[in-house]
Amino acid sequence: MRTIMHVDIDAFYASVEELDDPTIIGKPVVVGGKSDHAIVTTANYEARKYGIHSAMPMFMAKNLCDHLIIKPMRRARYLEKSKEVFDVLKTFTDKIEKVSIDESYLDITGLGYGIDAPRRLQKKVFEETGLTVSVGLSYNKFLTKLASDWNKPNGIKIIKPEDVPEILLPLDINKVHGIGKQSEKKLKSLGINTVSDLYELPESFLSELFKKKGKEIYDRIRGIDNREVEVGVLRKSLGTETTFEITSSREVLKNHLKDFAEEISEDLIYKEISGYTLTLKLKNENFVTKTRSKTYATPIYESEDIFEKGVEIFNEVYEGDKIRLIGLTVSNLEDIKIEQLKFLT
Ligand code: TTP
Ligand code: MG
Repeated sequence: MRTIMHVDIDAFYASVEELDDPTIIGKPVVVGGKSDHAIVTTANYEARKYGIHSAMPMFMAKNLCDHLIIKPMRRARYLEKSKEVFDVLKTFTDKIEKVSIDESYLDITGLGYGIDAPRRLQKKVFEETGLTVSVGLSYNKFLTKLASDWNKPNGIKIIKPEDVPEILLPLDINKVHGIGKQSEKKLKSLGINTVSDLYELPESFLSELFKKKGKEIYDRIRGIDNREVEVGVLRKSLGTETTFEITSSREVLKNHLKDFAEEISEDLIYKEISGYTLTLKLKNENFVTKTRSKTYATPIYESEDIFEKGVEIFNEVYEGDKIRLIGLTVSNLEDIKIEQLKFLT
């Protein structure tokens, strides 16, 4: 039996803003751009009372709360605070899997912390960084993640094996890690809304519906999840591409690159990784695909930088033909280093 904790920082970017500007504490705060097409990256718990949440368009958030405080993103600062939190977590165990800028799994099996570990961890993180975290403790990753989300903010939840059926059965199926938006829709159209409904289905049915993921889902709702806490696993590449109306307009194509660069940069920073190699992909009207990569001496992750380098490659390879697909990918990934942060705003 393992002991795993899942730690997630509360309203992370907004909490950092509160920490650095105490005059906004207790007021509704969101982080994001000021323009109307900007989106909310996160809202503090005060703002959430107005129904404001991540990924909501900023104009909508402003409509919901007229005295909303909008703070611009300060990515370097969030990465810095994230590393501070991570440093505290490391004093508990070496076996840490960092999932994103504000989320980690800790395997503390056999280290003798006992049931008090979440409270001790919360206290130490707060003392060292001024931030609050929510902590879930259980015997597998699925249950610990569910637990950390249970009593947010500053929450603690422990799920023991004997609690499992009682806790899981009433949950909406969208709480089951592995059931995405599409699957949720499919299941709900079949009248399967809760884990309890899901429980009635035989494994063969789930496997047919979800292929390989079916068995995982079948196991998870029964409290089985053997995934290890994986230290330092990195994905190989991160990128995006899109198909569109055929065009040979350089402006249109560069605009796609600008959007991609922003999207990729957000994602890289969220995962705290950067990459040495940038690859551009173009597919023309005759379905001929051209890709060109460049590798740089220092890793990239900042939106402007990715955009400029992407355009440079584009200018070298694009021959004016009609294009139906364009893609941009960053690969050769590694963790963002603290020394690089000065380049970020
Ligand atoms: P979350 O942990 O999803 O959100 P949160 O920490 O703000 O709030 P909660 O208390 O519910 O945990 O994400 C962590 C940070 O990542 C968040 O503060 C902002 C950033 N983020 C984005 O930039 N874009 C996104 O779409 C999401 C979901 C988060
Ligand atoms: Mg969080």
